[in-house]
Amino acid sequence: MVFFRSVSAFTRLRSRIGQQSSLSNSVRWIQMQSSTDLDLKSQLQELIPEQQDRLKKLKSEHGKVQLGNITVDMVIGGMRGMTGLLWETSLLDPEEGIRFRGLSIPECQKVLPTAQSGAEPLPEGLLWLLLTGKVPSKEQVEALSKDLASRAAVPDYVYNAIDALPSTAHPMTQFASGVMALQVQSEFQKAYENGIHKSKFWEPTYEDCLNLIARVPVVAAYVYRRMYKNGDSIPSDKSLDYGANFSHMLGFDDEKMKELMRLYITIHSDHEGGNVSAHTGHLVGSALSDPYLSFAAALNGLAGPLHGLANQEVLLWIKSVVEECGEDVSKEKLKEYVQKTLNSGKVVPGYGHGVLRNTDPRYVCQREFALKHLPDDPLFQLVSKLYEVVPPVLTELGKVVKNPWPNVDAHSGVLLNHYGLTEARYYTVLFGVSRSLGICSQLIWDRALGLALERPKSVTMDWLEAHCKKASSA
Ligand code: NMX
Ligand code: MLT
Repeated sequence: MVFFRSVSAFTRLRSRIGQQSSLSNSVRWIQMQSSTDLDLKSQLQELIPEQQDRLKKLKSEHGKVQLGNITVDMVIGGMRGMTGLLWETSLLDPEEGIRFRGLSIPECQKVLPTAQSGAEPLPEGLLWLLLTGKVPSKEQVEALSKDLASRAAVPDYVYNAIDALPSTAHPMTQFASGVMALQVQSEFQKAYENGIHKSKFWEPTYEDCLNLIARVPVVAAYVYRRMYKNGDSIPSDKSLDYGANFSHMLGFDDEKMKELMRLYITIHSDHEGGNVSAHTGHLVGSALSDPYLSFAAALNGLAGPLHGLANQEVLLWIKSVVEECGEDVSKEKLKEYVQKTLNSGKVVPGYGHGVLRNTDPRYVCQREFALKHLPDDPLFQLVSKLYEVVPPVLTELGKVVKNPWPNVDAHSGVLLNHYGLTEARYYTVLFGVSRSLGICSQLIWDRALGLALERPKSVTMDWLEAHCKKASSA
């Protein structure tokens, strides 16, 4: 019964996405790039004064408009539902999921340039969209791809910093340490020390961000090869696009894996500003810490099991199901396993979400990828079975009432595993590489718009009790 609800929710979600695409396409196409300028930085140079004026007007004309009431529940409950951040690159709707600069995932798949032989969006195109709000042409994407390739050199001391750690250290620890070592080359830090005027902050931030986005796949691939392939690194291939080159440096040259990597990087890039990694990047950046410092901090948040590490947890959990119950497990047995997980005080990884109230469209598009390319994969079939079994069990539990549906992490592992990237502990690094696109795009706009130091008010339990007492007697 509940499964049918889940299927109909799934169908509703699909048809809603379909309807919205056709309804709003005409509007969105107007948004599309008309300039032939191939240089992303000069595009931003044009856009920034407009957006600065827009924000100034918003502040002076509507600065005192209220956005809602803050309740005690929100203060205690991780600020859920409290609007408190400006984040330009994407917006999350609880029912419909993410839109990157107004475009849903299916719309991005439709309008963003693809590789010559591919069907999935090129991450460079998504980056252009996140930064400018405009859909780039193929030529603009190619120019950005070349620009990133030309920025990708990583100094030896970065590898040495990683090598100082035991090779058994968690891949996220090695990756974040590598990103911290990249900070030595920060243009922003240098410019700040040289007394740069605040109106120019965005320019060295732009250089740092593009350099960082270009270099993180190299560092990430180094960590992978160090840990799992005897340190046998594969040099980058500058003729390949961003996603394909990352896959190549990891050691996967199958065209389908390259397509998966393009899709993976595109959909994990941004999820508005309140998630732990994005919020951390923005918070640290608000102190004018440079993009490397900000992004390394964000990665440390991503490494938590309730956030990005859930992708590791999902595959390990699925493998534990197979070990205990076999690949062709019945739904009854699967239900028992889910209940056993919950009874032992653990969460079912890959299910639930802080904001979403429906199946994550990032799950949906990965499912579509699997149906197209690997329909017979036994772990994909297990993931499909879990989609039938888990939501009703979580709902029956009574407390996961807001969202028992799968999130992005419920699906990504089985796709990677299919193409041979089987090392689950590494998965969050892939999420981190992708998230650099979203966090860095917003960091550039943070500096361009002169967004403020983040400093919300905190209170004590004494303060809350006194406040509530006063409120109830008033
Ligand atoms: N399995 C078991 N219990 C759950 C789950 C789950 N998948 N999801 C929520 N709950 C529990 C939650 O722990 C809370 O329990 P308690 O009152 O004892 O603290 C209760 O249900 C209510 O939680 P919600 O308010 O619905 O969800 P919340 O916003 O607190 O949590 C997550 C959101 C994502 C942290 C939670 O759903 C979860 O732990 N999911 C599993 C981990 C996961 O997949 N994380 C990845 C999220 C996506 N990402 O990439 O970041
Ligand atoms: C994300 O992609 O950041 C996660 O889905 C978590 C979130 O949005 O809260």
